Amino acid sequence: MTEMIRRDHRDGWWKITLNRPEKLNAVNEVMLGDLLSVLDAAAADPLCRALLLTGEGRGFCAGQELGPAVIPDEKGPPDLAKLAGTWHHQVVRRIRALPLPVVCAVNGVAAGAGASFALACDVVLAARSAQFVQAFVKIGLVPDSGASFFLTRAIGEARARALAMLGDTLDAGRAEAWGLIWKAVDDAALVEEAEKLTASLACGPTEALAAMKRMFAAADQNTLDAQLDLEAALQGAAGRSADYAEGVRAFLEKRAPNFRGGR
Ligand code: LHQ
Repeated sequence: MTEMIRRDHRDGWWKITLNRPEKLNAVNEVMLGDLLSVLDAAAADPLCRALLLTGEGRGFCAGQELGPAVIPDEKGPPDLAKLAGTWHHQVVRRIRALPLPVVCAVNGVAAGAGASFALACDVVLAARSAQFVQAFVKIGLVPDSGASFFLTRAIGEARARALAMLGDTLDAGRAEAWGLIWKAVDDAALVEEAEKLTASLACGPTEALAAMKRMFAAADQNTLDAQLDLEAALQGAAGRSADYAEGVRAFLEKRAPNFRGGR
């Protein structure tokens, strides 16, 4: 494991920091491999019940490193489909499939695949000074890492198409107003607010939160009938969990629940 991905263990949750500030945390294969390893380790550790993803320095993530792996040379053009499929898209798949909530604290610019990594997370906070840039068009590429999926669903096709085609910068305030992210917060408050939020999710009913991820993943493709069936099945499972028994008991006893997660 290199130092380009930092992992800090907290009480019931981990903080993952993209740590290549001199390049605004632009990612390369080594860094993405490390990130995938950390995500896998989190999935395998029952004591990890939530994740916080953020970036070191003044950027969150400037997308793919525009370096040797992607620069056409005398051997011809790079295989970007392979690169994206092997690394960037696995990160997005992994974040979405993790059976625990993932919070993103967008501390600065999120460009290209970097914006997609943020949008793949479950709850996205951004510093008011942060910006989202669909930078792909500026170098002759198309959105990837789920950008066309996330943008279309979150903010509608008109805005998604314009952002992708123009490459305009979207500030955090407007991203919040458009429903692309959960909240824009004052720069100085970002870390504390994101850590508090992640800690509170880590004390939540982890199995139910994981089931919600499955539910929302299916909501787009399902008919209402199919979604009702899925909700009933997942509610059935939630109703059999220890956290449900504890939640109801705590309500009746007029105290805060002590969810154990049960992963
Ligand atoms: C960087 C980068 C960077 C290297 C800043 N690479 N050095 C593509 C291909 C294949 C497979 C899968 O997926 C993808 C998806 C993608 O992500 S494509 C999009 C790639 N990213 C970009 O095109 C963004 C490029 N960066 C920028 O446009 C700007 O840096 C932004 C708008 C992010 C920030 O601008 P500024 O705040 O003005 O900062 P800066 O440009 O001065 O950057 C600071 C340093 O970071 C600078 O280095 P230097 O040594 O001059 O101080 C940049 O060269 C470096 N940097 N992004 N992606």
